[in-house]
Amino acid sequence: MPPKAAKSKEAPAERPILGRFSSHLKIGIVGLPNVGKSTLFNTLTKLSIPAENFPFCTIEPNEARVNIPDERFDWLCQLFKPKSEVSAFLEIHDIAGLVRGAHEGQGLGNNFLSHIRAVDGIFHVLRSFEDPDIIHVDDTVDPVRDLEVISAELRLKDIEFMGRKIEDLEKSMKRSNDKQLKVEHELCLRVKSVLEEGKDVRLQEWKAADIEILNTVQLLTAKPVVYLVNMNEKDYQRKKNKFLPKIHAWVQEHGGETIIPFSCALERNLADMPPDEAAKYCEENKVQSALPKIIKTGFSAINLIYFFTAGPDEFPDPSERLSELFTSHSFISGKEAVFVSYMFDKVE
Ligand SMILES: Nc1nc2c(ncn2[C@@H]2O[C@H](COP(=O)(O)OP(=O)(O)O)[C@@H](O)[C@H]2O)c(=O)[nH]1
Ligand SMILES: [Mg+2]
Repeated sequence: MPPKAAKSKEAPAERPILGRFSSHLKIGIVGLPNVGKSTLFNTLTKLSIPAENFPFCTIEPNEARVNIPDERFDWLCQLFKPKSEVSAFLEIHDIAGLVRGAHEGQGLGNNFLSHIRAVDGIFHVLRSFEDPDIIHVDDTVDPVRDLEVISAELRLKDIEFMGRKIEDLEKSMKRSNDKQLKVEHELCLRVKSVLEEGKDVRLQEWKAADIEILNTVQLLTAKPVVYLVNMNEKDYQRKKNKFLPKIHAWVQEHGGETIIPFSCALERNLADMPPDEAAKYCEENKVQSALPKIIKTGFSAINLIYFFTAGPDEFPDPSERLSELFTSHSFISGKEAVFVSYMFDKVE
């Protein structure tokens, strides 16, 4: 038997990340209609990298790629004056509003749900601003009720999906003795009963082997969520909003993921001002845009990290260097390094 010490020197086993099923990672803006999703998306789009910078892929009008704000990157660029600066970015999709009954096809529901299935994380936008001119699908402003509606729709869709998967597995099990079918069937039954108890898949403990299977079915409630609470500018500035404590309590009871208060109205105004005027406005009114925090939090919520490389010798061929980085650092402290900020060296 090998000595125990030898075992502890082995690299820790890589644990698959729940909800990760693609390498093209993106986050979707989700919520009821008229909560501020597109307004948020549009202000983010103003910060986005022009589509022509991605000549080999199509970017749809509801998709934006925004740079990850980082002072260290700016500092490095200043220092190295590289010929080309390539920052890490987050891809954000604006998804049309979900309504109650979406899982049964209400209001183009299934269509929207398939858009949510295609993203790796969710920005869940909540309306905490009151404005009689902007109608609410349920007449009154009540973000906790809205949270319940959206999370129930996602769970109901997952239950339906699991139900179909279980039926398919049972059919296959009649034809084959493959042990793997049994394993999957047992897991699907467990997942379905968790969902039926009103619990989201991402908030449960799963074994690595379970996660491997779960990631093949792309469940909606397996995706990480960041809650974005849209309030009026005054509330945002004074850091008080009458709905916020209730939202906080709900989120704590349901996994305690990140909540970011923001104000669409403020962000839209700032985006329309020239940068120096926006800076002056923020200073005078003692406010700050929440967009950098939203972008950074979204990026880490989908388990992305980045690192910088620069310098003359380091970069004979950036693609070679990148692939080396991918293999050597593909898993760092539970985060997956999926892409890298790098800078080409200046050609003398
Ligand atoms: N008063 C106010 N209106 C807002 C705010 N955010 C969005 N709106 C308005 O609400 C309406 C719906 O916003 P939109 O972003 O299209 O919502 P979506 O359906 O969630 O995409 C638009 O008329 C916006 O101008 C806000 O913070 N305050
Ligand atoms: Mg919209």
